[in-house]
Amino acid sequence: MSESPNTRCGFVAVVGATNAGKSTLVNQLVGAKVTITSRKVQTTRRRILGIQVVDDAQVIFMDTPGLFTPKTAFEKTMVKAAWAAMYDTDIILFLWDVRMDITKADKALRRMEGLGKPVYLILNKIDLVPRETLLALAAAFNAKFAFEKTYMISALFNQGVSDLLADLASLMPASPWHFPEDQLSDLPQRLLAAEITREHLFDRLHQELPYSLAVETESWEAFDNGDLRIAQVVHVEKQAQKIIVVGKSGARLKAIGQQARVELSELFGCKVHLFLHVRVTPRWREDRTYLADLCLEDPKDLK
Ligand SMILES: Nc1nc2c(ncn2[C@@H]2O[C@H](COP(=O)(O)OP(=O)(O)OP(=O)(O)O)[C@@H](O)[C@H]2O)c(=O)[nH]1
Ligand SMILES: [Mg+2]
Repeated sequence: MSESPNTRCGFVAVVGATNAGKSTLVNQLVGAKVTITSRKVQTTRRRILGIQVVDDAQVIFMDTPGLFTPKTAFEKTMVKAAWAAMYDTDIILFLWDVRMDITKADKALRRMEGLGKPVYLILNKIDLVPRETLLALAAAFNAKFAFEKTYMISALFNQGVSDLLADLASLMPASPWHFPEDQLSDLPQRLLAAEITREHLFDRLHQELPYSLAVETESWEAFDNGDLRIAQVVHVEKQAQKIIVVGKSGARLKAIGQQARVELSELFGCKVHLFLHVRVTPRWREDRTYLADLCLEDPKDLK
């Protein structure tokens, strides 16, 4: 941590509808994979910090779950985490997929008005629509809400991201840094490893199944030769789901495990031995104690 009085540091919450590209943007801003992404909705389940240093400024990005109307206890903790990040931040980036109907933003914009924080409109996925559409969209949004500034970017293709980062870094208030210079995220390695496996499960499974599963790292062992042995449980809610995840003669789980293992080996820079098993944990999404065990609910909120 820096003690220098010349340093600056602050928080930037990245919020918006689910699938807008928030996690893709946070990874680009940090320059490393700190949070998982997918083409499916509701991928991010908790607040994850991604940290970047620009000269004397440490910028702490908060990736958040998407804003949607929650039903289950689990969905409520997700949306609550997104709003909590907005209360805790210096700047809010409101990310918008330019293909979406603008009226869908109304509820969130109304609620953000009461926060009294600077909100930046980030129109994302500009690679997918013509420029005229973007200008009209920017005008319509700015007629609805007093955005501090509007940016047009493509998080996936890294367009406009470096300008955004430079602008945000210049706005950070004078403060000691909150994290060591080389720290990229607040996610402990065992949680990151579980997220990587979940990303591959999301990629391979369809319809409702991804939402019925959670991944937990049960054991983590580093050997003298540098290899890592990681054992993880994939929780599902029903026996029928377990059968699908495992696949014929275990083929699907094996393929997913192989992909995750390759990525984990690259990430941790060593040989990884990954062991996955699937367990039926009925109603884990409704059990708040269980959500706390999975680090998806803050234990102090349980009282
Ligand atoms: N074409 C295009 N696709 C993008 C862009 N940014 C993100 N995506 C894609 O949009 C999908 C969702 O991206 P995520 O980063 O997971 O979105 P998110 O907002 O974090 O979603 P949740 O965590 O589910 O709320 C992925 O398939 C991304 O590859 C972009 O600029 N252009
Ligand atoms: Mg996300």
